[in-house]
Amino acid sequence: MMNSRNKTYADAFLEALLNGNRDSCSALAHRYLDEHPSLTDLYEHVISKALYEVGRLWEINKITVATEHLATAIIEGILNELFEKLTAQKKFTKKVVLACVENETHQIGIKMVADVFEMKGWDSYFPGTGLTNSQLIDYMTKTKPDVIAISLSIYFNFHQLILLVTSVREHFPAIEILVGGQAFKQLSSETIQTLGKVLYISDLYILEKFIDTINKQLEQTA
Ligand code: B12
Repeated sequence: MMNSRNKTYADAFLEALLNGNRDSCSALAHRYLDEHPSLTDLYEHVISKALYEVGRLWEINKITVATEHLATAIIEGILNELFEKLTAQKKFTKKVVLACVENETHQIGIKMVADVFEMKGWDSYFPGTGLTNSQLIDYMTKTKPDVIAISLSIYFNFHQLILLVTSVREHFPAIEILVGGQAFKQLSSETIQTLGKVLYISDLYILEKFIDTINKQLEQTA
């Protein structure tokens, strides 16, 4: 939920990020969670918001590549720190594998998705970017996930998503395929439909609802 507190934190966080001040960013993230224990709110309203603004400033040449790279590195560090704070109230014997399509290096969004699954009691497995589709399929064969969540940031990598989804379906016909990422904002619904049966989830709040529904069903059948 957006409110003035989020705005104040978001502004302060962005400023610290653009100054390359990791300590301040980390302190702000921890303080936010102490006052307002929602990791999803922190991710959506403070961290993602700051990175989108970093992207905008980078695009219009207001900041250098170095500033953008440092901002990314700071955020990745903070995500790793926050992982220790993730506590699921209840564990479920469900697994999700997370992936980016081939040629995609944007991994912060999908790491947030992994954290939301963990927070909801699932085991999450993100083997990182840079895997070929067949390496990912091998990995899934070993991990045996219930769900695969795939991220696409760059819309011109859409053909890579088609290849990955086709390959996943061929090897795991029953698996639920979730897709997301900012590329979808630039893709028409006709284009998205060419993927066949996948579930597009635009943000972490909708993701939470999706996982809650499955968890509730599991509790009822337990
Ligand atoms: C950091 C960054 C990089 C870093 C990435 C490092 C890393 N370790 O991740 C580096 C420097 C490597 C990089 C490279 C490039 N980048 Co870049 N990058 C960014 C930047 C500034 C931030 C990305 C980010 O983390 N955002 C924050 C996350 C949290 O947001 P998100 O990914 O959208 O995720 C949210 C949701 O979408 C959702 N979500 C995401 N995935 C999924 C999946 C599922 C299943 C679900 C349920 C939800 C979900 O959850 C998140 C929370 O809501 C963006 C700016 C921006 N607008 O984001 C540009 C941006 C994404 N990059 C862009 C471009 C063009 C590039 C390059 C092509 C630049 C170049 N000329 O070399 C290369 C491509 C590299 C490649 N092959 O992938 C463009 C993409 C345009 C487009 N849509 O096609 C952007 C938008 C910048 C811009 N304004 O032009 N980039």
